[in-house]
Amino acid sequence: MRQSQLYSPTLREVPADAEAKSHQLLLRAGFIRQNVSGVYSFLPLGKKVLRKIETIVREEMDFIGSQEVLMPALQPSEVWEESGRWYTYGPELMRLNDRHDRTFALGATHEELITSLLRDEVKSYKKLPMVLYQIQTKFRDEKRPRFGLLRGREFIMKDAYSFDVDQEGLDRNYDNIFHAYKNVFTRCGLDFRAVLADSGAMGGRDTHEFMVLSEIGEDTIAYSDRSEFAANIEMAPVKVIYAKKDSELREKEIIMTENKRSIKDVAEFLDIPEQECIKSLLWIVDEQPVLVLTRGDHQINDIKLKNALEASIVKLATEEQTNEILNSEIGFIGPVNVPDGIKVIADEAVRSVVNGVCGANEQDKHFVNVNPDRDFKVDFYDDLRFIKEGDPSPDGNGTIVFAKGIEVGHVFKLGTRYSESMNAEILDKNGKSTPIVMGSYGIGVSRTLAAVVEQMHDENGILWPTQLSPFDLHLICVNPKNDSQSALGEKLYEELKSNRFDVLYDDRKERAGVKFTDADLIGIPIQIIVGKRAEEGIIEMKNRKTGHKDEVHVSELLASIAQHQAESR
Ligand code: 9G3
Repeated sequence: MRQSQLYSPTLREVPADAEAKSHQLLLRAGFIRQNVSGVYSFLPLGKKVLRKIETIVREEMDFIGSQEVLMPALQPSEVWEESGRWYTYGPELMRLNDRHDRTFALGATHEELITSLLRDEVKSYKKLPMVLYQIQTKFRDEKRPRFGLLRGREFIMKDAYSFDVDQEGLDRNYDNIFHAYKNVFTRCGLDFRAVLADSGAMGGRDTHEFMVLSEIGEDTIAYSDRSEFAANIEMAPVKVIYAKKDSELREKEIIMTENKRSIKDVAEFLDIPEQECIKSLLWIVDEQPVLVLTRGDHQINDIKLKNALEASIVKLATEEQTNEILNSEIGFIGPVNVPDGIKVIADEAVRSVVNGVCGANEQDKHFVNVNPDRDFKVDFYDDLRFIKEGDPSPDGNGTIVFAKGIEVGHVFKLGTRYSESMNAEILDKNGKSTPIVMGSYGIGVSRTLAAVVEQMHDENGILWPTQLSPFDLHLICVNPKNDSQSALGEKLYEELKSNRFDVLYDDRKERAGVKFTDADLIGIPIQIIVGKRAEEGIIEMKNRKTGHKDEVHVSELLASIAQHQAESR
């Protein structure tokens, strides 16, 4: 492709509202252009990379026997009404009416659509297991689209759905797809972790997210510095054996703690470590008040709290609610003498508190020397706290480290959540009708493209790995007005194309500096520079990633390219 004809307007300056590096670089290098907030066009360079990522996804999904389909983005509201999600999703689900005033959703995902497609035709276990997938545009009206392709309102997703007769079949499909995802992200050259995640509104049990490590990531993952263990901070399990001090239990006393509301203030006032304090917070769980206790230095994890209580809505009680229910201010509430009817639950760490401190449920007063079970009852203990850096890894191997991650993949075991609500049943081998067991699996394809740029760039531009680069080679004629340079440039362009290389040939009548800046910005891994020594048949090969340059005689060119390509994978 001649660069003089390529539609890829590069920008010198960084667009003001582009904060993420990938957003800046993809705009400046002419890979994408924004139409409106959260909605982008892929220009030729961007489209070429997108296609390469899609090809890797297709190869891995096809390899495990999935079948590619293409479902509509225009989805009748009926199927969403059947699953109930028409009512549970808010403005994020884009809705529209057709000319007959029928209501539709623009597909945010396709669980409903594919279940409605299957339930009429697939009636026997003999047709299962089956995995269908598509690569298709999704619409989600994000409140705050940001970071370019990382959080758009229209984006490209590979979404797959597995169909089995039972849980065992689902487990098998889940594992197959899980490994296919590992292959996809490995082949994209990404540094990623498969992390245990919370299934949130999707229901079902196991779920994993595939996280690309990056400071710009919106998720925090906790992973072991010595094993494969990794989990989304939201649900990372805590497995700590708390040492219980064997000092004798002292007599409980009430003390004045004027205006000492926070754990920090109380600990400082009493000159004790925060971990000897018991933090008490009142939560409203499905309309019921629950007093939740943690050790003073720990934080309650509301996702774990919700799961432990099998609740649908958990909210921190407001100041007024706390005052009304416990007739005490938030800073002075505690588990001793709690009014009947209020459940008291505690994180495991509280069990090991000896002679601790807690609010006295009286203004400006705390109890000291309180001991769980002796001085207050706990309905049940559970793992309710956020994991912390430095905690032992739950698998007993290594220590927990935090990192920010970009979620590029998410796999769910749905079970019969959709097949039950939508009557997708099959006859099992005993002729008994049973709901199909499903899984759903997503890769954010356009988000993955941006994640690659987040992890692979330098101060001059993008560093595409060979397998994803928009072109194999960037051939640059430094001065097209110079006959020997333009003659050699044209010759090499033809020769390289006839050797099946995909070449971007910079034949523009631009200053050399502009050409080199643009080449580094676009980020094709190998630059072949036809310059001053063209008449001697000598060109320069530049490795974009290392900046390393070699002078090569054109007779050595093909061998040298092969060697460079191996290095840039
Ligand atoms: C919606 C809207 C936003 C959504 C969803 C539905 C996320 C929704 C979760 C999933 C689950 C899996 C198949 C591919 C893998 C992920 N945001 N999710 O269901 F209506 Cl507006 O999409 N779907």
